[in-house]
Amino acid sequence: MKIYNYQNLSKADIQKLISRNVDSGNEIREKVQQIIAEVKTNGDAALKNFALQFDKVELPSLFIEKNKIDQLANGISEEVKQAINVAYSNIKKFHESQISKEQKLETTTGVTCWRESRAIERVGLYIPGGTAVLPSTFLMLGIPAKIAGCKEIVVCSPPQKSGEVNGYLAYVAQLLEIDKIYLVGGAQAVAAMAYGTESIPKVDKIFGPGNQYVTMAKTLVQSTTNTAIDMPAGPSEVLVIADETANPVFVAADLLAQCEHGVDSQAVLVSTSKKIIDQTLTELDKQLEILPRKEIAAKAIENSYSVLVKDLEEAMIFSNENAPEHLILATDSWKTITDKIINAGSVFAGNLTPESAGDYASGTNHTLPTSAYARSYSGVSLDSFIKKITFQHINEMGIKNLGPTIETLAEIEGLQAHKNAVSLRLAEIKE
Ligand code: HSO
Ligand code: ZN
Repeated sequence: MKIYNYQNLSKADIQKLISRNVDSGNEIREKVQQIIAEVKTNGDAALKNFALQFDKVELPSLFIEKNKIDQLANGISEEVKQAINVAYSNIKKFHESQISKEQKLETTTGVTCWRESRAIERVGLYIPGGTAVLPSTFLMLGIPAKIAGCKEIVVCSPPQKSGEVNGYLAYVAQLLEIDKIYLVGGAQAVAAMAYGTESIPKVDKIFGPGNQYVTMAKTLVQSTTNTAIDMPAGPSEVLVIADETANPVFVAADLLAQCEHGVDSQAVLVSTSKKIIDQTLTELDKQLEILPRKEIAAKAIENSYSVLVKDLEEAMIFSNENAPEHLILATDSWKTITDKIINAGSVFAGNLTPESAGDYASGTNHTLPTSAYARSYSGVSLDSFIKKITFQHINEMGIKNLGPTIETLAEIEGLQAHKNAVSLRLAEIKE
């Protein structure tokens, strides 16, 4: 892993270091466009063909239902069920705490404005099933969708060779009281949820991470249909800020936890101590050797680097520029820097707080903005499944008070009908 000294980096060097995933992706775009067109024209038949082609499985039906889900869920161990239950309960608690009701406000006497939340009616959840099946992602998307009260929750996940989903996903479906899982993966799943097929309902918003094909499909359907997406998602990433109080063994483990996600993942170590960087890198090699996903992680390490900084303040400047999806503060003095965080998806504060906690079970959501989108996007939360509608009510006093202001503004914009909508009411009140 390369080590840079912040002092020696020019502005251009920093820009180069922090830029990631700027792949023009034209090849992927073309393939995905073809898949979308195919799903649009041939619906279910196209989905079954893609299952044969990509998942190597012949599907008699594109979905499994409650009896099958129950049977698959029964096959998993009590220990795993308990762990999923704890995660479920914490994620539910944290997302329920996001329910908020806003106060009505009288902006001018007689003019009352307020906002009310309504759930997005139909949402589509994409649960990846590639090199790793992620029941945790099902929890992260399904729980807020349920709390929000979305009427229809469409779940797509690629079929396994058996033509089913794994028991862990089935168990999560049970907890969420979701009775149907569509056996569709990749870009074709996104296309199906955006356009609808004979079996799969069209949804209003699509959620979930995925490979470059899934991400490209989300980006494309968002501009060609009225289906929204949660966020543009890229490969997972972490930035660790470590000072001399950090534990190199923990830091190395955190970096590797990120790197094992995929060959295109990235881990960045920013430290005030050269000694900590050296010890971490030695530790990294040691821990990597015995990882089952060692090859994937080793590739991701090639995209990763360390930066030596003079103090935590400088570390924060670099981190804010980088805008990482996950930011780990491996320092006992984390409280002194949280105020300085401007761009980050989710923050893990203190030496005993691994990112894995947020990935699985502490309660926060793990669907987060990558590729520096943390500059402008938040991670998935209850809000992602909700729209906020504004309301207003104006009484006689209100229209008398505010009417002349509206009339003047309509006048300067040359919009007579707008002015009339007020003037006619004022005239009626006077009579
Ligand atoms: N770190 C991933 C989430 C995840 N990790 C799922 C393990 N399972 C993106 O935040
Ligand atoms: Zn993870």
